[in-house]
Amino acid sequence: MSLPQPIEKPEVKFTQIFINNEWVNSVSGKTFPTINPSTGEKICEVQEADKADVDKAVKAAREAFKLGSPWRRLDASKRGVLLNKLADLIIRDLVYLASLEVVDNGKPFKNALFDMYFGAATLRYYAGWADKNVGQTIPVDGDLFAYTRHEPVGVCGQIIPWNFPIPMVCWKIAPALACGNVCILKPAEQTPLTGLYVCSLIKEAGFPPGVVNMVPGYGPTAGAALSEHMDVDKVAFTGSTEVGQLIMAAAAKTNLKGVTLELGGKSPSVVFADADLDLAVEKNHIGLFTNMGQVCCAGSRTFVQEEIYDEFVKKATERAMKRTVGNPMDFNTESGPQIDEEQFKKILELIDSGVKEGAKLQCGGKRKGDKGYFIESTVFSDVTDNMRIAKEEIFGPVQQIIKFKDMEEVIERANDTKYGLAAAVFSRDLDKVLKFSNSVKAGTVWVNTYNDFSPGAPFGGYKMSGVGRELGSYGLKQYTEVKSVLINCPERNS
Ligand code: TXE
Repeated sequence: MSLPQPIEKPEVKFTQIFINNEWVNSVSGKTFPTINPSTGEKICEVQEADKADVDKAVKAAREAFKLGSPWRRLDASKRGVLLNKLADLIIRDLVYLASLEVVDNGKPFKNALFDMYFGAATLRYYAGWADKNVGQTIPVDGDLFAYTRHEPVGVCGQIIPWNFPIPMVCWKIAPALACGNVCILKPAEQTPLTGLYVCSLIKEAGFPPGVVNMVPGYGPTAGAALSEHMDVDKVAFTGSTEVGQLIMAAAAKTNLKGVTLELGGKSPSVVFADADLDLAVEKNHIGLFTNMGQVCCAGSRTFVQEEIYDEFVKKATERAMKRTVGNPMDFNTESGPQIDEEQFKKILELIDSGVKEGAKLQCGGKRKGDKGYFIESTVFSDVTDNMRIAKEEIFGPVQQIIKFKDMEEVIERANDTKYGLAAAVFSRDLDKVLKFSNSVKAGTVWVNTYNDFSPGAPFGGYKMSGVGRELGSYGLKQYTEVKSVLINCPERNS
């Protein structure tokens, strides 16, 4: 089979706000630029949604959710059919979508293709759930017939980041739509283009008007308008912990809308001396450098047992130096640029702090080239727990390798963080694996692997890494209201 070739200059087809299955300009007339991170140049202007546009989207969504509406009257199984159809359309337009993502986000084409497949797989997974989110009949005391209905929550505001634009769209809308909700999605201002194109596919698939709406724009304006809105029933957010706190506060101060949050991390990956060393080196490399380190669950604290520490550092450095960083349209490229100038500067500043605080720079550390936001694959050894690079989320291609002695110590140090999104353990000893995975405070634990995902496996954080879980059957709970119905019946028998 020949590999799909990217489209070098994909045409941008949709740049407007999507409300009621129609494309509209912003009420204010304002637009904002979206930038190609490989060059730092503008791709195009996009209509900039603000509060007035969010109000319009909420009205449309509310109308679509009215009792008796086509969406509310649709059979649950048919919601599944629509989700499957949308997945089919994403796969039909796979190469175009992946190419557009390369331009807007900078991720390598190969990874962009993966994003589309993973997004489609998530839609298909929840398509299957659409008619299986069942309630209960309950044998309560007395002459009563009692049952529960699993009802949709209503109008869901969904705010997503720029690191995985299409998987994030799908993680948000698939469970919401499977349960019968309606959505208003705000894509990240850095990467609005593929999400907007997917809106055209939502219309083509046959979702009724107003069921999915998209409001491209900035966080403090369009995003805040969603999280503060009195007529939005729920808000789901993926992004930084700081903004997650703002969103929860906004929900609390307005209408106590339900909140799910998937936030930052500083995930520990622990390599015991008995581990398969080459496997551990490779998986930890992938666990950190995938998507240019811009992954919420990146293994950004690599704890290595002292007996194998030097050998691990040597091999991890060799691997990082081999990593291809460059043109993301090239099929062999492993890393493209960072998303924008702000992230690029933040990462370089943190690298600088690592050097100043005494970590040993094994490789990388600098900008790569003189155009776009490329950074060399960077490895630090001799990192200690109190350094900023061991505490703060870097969100870049910077690996911290930290030495440890034994199990008890590493459990304590791994858990000594405000985050709790993911963790990994590398060992051939089942007792060690179980002890560590049961003791670490993290929503996902990988064993002898890293960054493996499945739409069926729930994902989310302990502590300040989040609230609630996405994916799997657990993900349905975030989009379901449970209603108890108790009916007086003349003579109830067993
Ligand atoms: O995130 P923001 P940024 C982390 C990572 C990164 C840092 C900053 O450490 O370096 O966050 O990235 C919207 N009300 N993660 O600035 O600001 C915003 O428009 C409502 C981890 O990009 O949190 C975008 O759509 N919404 C992460 C989304 O929030 C607001 C992924 C994320 O942006 C808002 C990205 C507001 N007041 C960054 N302010 C992960 N968990 O995967 C912003 N937004």
